[in-house]
Amino acid sequence: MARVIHERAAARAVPPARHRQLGLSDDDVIGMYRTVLLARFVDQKAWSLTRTGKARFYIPGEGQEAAQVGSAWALRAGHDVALPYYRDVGVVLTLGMTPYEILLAVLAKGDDPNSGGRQMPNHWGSKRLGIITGSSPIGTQFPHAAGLALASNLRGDDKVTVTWFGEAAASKGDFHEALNFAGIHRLPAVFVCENNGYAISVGMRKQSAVPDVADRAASYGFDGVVVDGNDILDVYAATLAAVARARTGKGPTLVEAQTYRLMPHTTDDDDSVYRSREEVKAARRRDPVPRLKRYVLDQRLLSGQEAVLLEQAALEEVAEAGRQAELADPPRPATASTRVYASPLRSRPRPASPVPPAEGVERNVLDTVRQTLHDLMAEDERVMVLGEDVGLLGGVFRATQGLQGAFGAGRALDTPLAESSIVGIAIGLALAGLRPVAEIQFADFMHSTFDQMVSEAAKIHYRSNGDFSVPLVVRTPWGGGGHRGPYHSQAIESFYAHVAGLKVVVPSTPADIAGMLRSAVEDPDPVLFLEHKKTYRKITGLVPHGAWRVPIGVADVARPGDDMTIITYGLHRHLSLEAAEILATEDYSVEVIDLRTISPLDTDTFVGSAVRTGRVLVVHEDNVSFGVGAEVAATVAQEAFYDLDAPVRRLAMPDVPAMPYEIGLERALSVTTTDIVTAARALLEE
Ligand SMILES: Cc1ncc(C[n+]2csc(CCOP(=O)(O)OP(=O)(O)O)c2C)c(N)n1
Repeated sequence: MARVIHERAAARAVPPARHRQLGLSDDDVIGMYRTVLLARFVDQKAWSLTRTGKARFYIPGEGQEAAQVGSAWALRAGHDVALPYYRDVGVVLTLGMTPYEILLAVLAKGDDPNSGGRQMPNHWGSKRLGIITGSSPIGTQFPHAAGLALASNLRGDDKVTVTWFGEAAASKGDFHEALNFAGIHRLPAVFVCENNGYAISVGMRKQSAVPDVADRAASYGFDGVVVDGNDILDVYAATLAAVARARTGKGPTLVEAQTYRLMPHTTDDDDSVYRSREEVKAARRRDPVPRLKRYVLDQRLLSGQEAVLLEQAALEEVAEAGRQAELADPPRPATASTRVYASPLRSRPRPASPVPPAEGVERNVLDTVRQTLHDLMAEDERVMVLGEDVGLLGGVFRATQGLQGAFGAGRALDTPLAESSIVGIAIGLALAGLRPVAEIQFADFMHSTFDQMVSEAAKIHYRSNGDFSVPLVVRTPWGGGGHRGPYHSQAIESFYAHVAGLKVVVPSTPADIAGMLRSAVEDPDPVLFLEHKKTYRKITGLVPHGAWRVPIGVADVARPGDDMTIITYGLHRHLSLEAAEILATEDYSVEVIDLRTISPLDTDTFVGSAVRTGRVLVVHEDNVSFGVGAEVAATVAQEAFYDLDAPVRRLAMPDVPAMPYEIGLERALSVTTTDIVTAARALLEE
């Protein structure tokens, strides 16, 4: 009998208050519960909007609310830096995004603060809230997080950068590259994995040979912890500890919250194909929302009646947000092609090409790169260089020699051999307000960075509706003729010139290198800065003293002429000038235009020249097809057709996969001065 009485008393007793041990007040837990409810109701609202045809797509987070709200609760909202992934409605609510703002995104309205209707729903981003704009390609955010956290280390601020992701994202190369870097530099970063058991249909066993994502942290030299992702206080405790470690200089942590996705992958998915209804039903019994409610009631933080009122209020808040969001206007179609660049060159009156002063220092191209970087770093402490071997060695071409000695290892940073992350980290640094100049050792290795360049750097300004911009410079030596074979000779400008949002420049004289490198570093947009290897030591010239600038997007009339126009760039500026000199001995007056900027093209200058001379030869080193020559020829045909005396001709490398190594083979494909003379003469006589 005594035993029975004792048990009844225990049943009535309040269980230990775990939240107080974690430093959370009762109101905090009620706030967590309210946020979890909002997340659930926003999800359900969004789902129903797709089912009634008002919204087109949604990615539900149902089942993951505890993992999301519990982890985000550990941040200093508005101070720390957050990179949520698409499923993270609970994260963004915790950080201050309202249900109304989320539903504006679901309905692709013009006032959607994430993207103004430019991205699919669930692609979060708000500078105001410290939420970095995210994209669809899985895993591209990891190097950004590393860059943002590195910026905190360099500045000595106490921000922590937190990245959320699903377990499948840990299979991506960017995950490895970024966490490796974060471990090396003990960055103030936390990586929160919401392991919901599935990618789309592929389960963990087909995703990873080790059972837990957290196991991977050991290979990056930091801790990985596994927590019950359906227990909000467990998740909070683990993330809080990780954030504290990061904030106090103890480096990164990987927190794996093991949870379950209760809904299909997206509104387009049919999950019955890859998992049984019984499995989902069983998982519903572990649903984190009723579990938190039980805790709130058991702790008597709310009475049953108060809990009902809280739920009703949350439901009504979401319903009202939905009504208001439905009333909001869609984006104006006329704005679809705006905010491509933070500094849109095309819409401005084009500045004149500056005339270099007669005074200056004689330098070759390579020394000019190095000196200009030195000057820019000395003038502005936000400027830094990073890349493989750029520090101690000063780069394989020595373009960054001496910078580490002058400015320290932090601002002339040797990176691991991991190109995608070099660009991705630089994007993160740029998003943090620094002015990174990344070096990719050879242009041929830019291909590994394509996703970061094209999906991220180029699109961040556009996709965030102008909220974020990426003041990034990526320098890389390009071009052939040095007998370096297929993987140290490539011309890559056309790949990137095709991508709006990037600026692509190819200066080839010391004065242009100095002036355009300065303009590129000062530019708010990502600039691909291509330096032709053969110009490095071969081309010398006067570099003006002081802060000399050559604007991006302005071509150079390298030699005026009347009979025909050669439009070219890079090493072929110099070969074309030689050709023009030879043709002058035959009384031909040849104008040579060095584009200097491939994108955006200075069409005014070369179309004006074509109208005047009536004959145009485009000369470049890249393959002939689908390249700059095609773009220039099409523009001239469109704008100057009736002024032409002959068809526009292209002289370029035949379409081979890459330049071969052996000298005879290489020569057979290279465009030489003699080739230019022959092609120009033929055109002049046509
Ligand atoms: C690079 C890339 N590959 C494929 C996809 C298509 N895709 C979108 S989500 C997804 C599954 C991702 O799973 P996980 O990272 O575990 O997150 P979860 O969706 O399960 O929350 C796939 C394959 C994509 N968006 N990006």
